[in-house]
Amino acid sequence: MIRPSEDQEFYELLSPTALPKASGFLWNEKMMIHVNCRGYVVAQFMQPEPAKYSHAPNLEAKTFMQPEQPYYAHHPGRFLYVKDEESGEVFSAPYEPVREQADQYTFAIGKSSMVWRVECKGIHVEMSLSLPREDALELWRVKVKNLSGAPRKLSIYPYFTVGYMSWMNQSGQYHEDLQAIVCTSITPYQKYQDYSKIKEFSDKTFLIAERKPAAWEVNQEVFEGEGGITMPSGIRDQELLSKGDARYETPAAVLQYRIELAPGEEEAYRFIFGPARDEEQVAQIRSNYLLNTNADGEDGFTAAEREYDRYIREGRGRIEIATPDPDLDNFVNHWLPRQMYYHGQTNRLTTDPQTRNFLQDHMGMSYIKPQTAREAFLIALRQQNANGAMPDGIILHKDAELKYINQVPHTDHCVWLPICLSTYLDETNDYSILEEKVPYADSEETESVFEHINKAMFWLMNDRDERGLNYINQGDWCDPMNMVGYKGKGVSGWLTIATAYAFNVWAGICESSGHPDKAKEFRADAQKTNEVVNQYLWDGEWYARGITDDNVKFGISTDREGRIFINPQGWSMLSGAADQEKQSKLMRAVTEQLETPYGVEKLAPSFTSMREDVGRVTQKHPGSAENGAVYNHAAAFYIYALYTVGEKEDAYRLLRKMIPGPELEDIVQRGQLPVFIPNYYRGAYGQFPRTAGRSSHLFNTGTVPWVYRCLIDGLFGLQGCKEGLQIKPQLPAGWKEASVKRDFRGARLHIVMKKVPGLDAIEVYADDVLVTDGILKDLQPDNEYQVLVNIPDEI
Ligand code: CEZ
Repeated sequence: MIRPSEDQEFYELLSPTALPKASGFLWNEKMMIHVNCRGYVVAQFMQPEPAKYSHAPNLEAKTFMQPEQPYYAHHPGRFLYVKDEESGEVFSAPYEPVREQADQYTFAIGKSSMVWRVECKGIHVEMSLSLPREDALELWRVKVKNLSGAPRKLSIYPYFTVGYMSWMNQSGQYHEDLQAIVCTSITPYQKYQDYSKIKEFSDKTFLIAERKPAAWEVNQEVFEGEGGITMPSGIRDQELLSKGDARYETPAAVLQYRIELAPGEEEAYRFIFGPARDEEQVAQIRSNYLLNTNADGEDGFTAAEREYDRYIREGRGRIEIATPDPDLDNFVNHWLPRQMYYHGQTNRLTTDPQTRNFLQDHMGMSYIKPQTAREAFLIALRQQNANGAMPDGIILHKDAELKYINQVPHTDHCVWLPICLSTYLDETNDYSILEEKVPYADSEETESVFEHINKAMFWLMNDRDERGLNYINQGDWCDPMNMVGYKGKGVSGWLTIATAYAFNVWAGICESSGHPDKAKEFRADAQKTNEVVNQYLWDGEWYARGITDDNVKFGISTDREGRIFINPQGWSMLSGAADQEKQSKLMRAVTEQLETPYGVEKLAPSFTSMREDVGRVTQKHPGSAENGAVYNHAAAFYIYALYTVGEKEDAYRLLRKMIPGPELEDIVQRGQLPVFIPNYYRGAYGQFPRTAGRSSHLFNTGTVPWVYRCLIDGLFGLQGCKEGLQIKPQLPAGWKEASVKRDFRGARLHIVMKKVPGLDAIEVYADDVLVTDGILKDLQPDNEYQVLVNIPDEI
């Protein structure tokens, strides 16, 4: 039912009903499109804020991308109705809106295209979607082939939803001269001050057809008539669509082609769908993509598809693996870097990414486009205050402002600076970034990146109570934990632990960059912090999550709900707060109370009612999002921590649980294909087993760079360091062998890892020469190396 294509370029699903929400996504420099197997689509483009050109059928709230989006009959989508003119039978591709069971069905998610192949009633339909690199628009190809032994007379109707564009002004009509439907709207607004922005918007939605249609309909209600969306009257009752328009009526973009196909005959069509400012721009797009050809005789459409594919391929990862687990290989080699690249390239389609997201997304970009990551770190530091505090969001556009969650003060942003930078340094060895001079948001003075980060660390050191615990204010990593400390007293256990870790990481960077005194200072403070953590937060078997404004410890054994939270456990292994004994205890607690078949939950038991001294996290549905889902970002921290302390078996078991499959039952329960890691799988396994495991389908998540680090620093142990590449694999017990191609600072390493019985310690050979400390040094760019790693079979 699911499989990677032979060349591994696509992941295929062979049923539209088995995983009805299975989805994939494409993006370019201006837009993102999320498509599901049944033809439903959510697309957004930037102007500069995210906007839509294919809307819901009713007034939609503007919000950030949401998990578990519901789909419904009139959900925006791209469909093709097919009518047999002789029998009157109708079906639709890919599946919605008619929902006729096809004889054959394939949804193929590619890296730079999506393809649906549907065979129904002797007709084969192929629909494919790609994007250009720069423009916000969709490039569609549709092919219709007669597979039956007899000639067929058909009408086909590409149907692109436009939806409820605006309560101020919406309309639409077919333009003969453009061979396009153009729908017009005015983005609703009320303040005259907004007019100057609104007037620049691409408020039109167009559907350009390469081939002249026989008829069209632009009026949604007229098209559907009494037949409704599943059997529109325009199709059922009319030979030809009415060529109607929409006048302050909900528009739709429907075209009709009438074709006669001999047995085996095929017709091909191309369409372009997207937003535009005016008709002139639509004309321009038409001539660029469909009318003009380049020197090779290739038109803009085909050239754009090719260029887009090249752009996506630029997002290659740094490892290519071959392990005993082909599904892991497929995911790591093909899909994981793509998801990281998406984050680094688009900043999740926000103009004000949350600071911690921005930094972590560029931690991931350090593996893909380190130059982009470097610039991102500098952009962030330019928005730091001179007192060291980092803002809640990073402004990326001159017209952007801090929105949504960025208006709520969080206290953790500084922590991410050294952590994310350390990956960049490991990968590139570009310590020159520390010497870059950058200003502050509130001061003309410029200082080095090194000083900026020192200040961030001192800010964390000072934002503490008399016990030495870090204030939480209205949130830390956990956005909705907004009422622990809003009165100014509550503290975050996790943040205090994370601060100790950040100090240690920063101390390491200080050592490597010739600042031993600073290193000492931060190491000492990390140790002091860890002591404070153990004094106030250790609960006997695990660490507490925090202490409220009213001095109530929570995330402890006496709590009925939210007894244990994952974050303090993992991070205490990273920070060094947990000694061996504490580590064994907390790992046991995590396994017993948080581990499920789908990964580790963020907290358990999930809250079932509001806890007013913790906040709105407790009001989310139990097992969803931060209220006890398998929140993959948090799970990835924990797995990374396990690798850091050498707990490779637990680490691998949990890492594998992040990827759907390979068992069919698991894939069906998650409802998602292994082409991205979602921000969560439903948790509350003990409370609501029916829904546990279900994917959020939200591919925006800080998880992915951490998973990549788990692979590079942990599982395969191929982490960069000041001197070169440190080789220290932690293969799980079940693996006898693995090989990795590692691109590192311009060199390419072909690494074979083998378990060898009777060895005492890992042995590393580079081009047959033993490397005693396991660190490959003096690797030259553009050179290839053969590396053999012998691993004692017992470990
Ligand atoms: O947003 C993420 C944030 O982008 O939640 C993480 C946080 O660390 C990330 O920075 C954990 O809280 O406000 C809410 O309730 C939302 O649920 C957000 O917390 C959440 C969204 O799911 C992201 O799309």
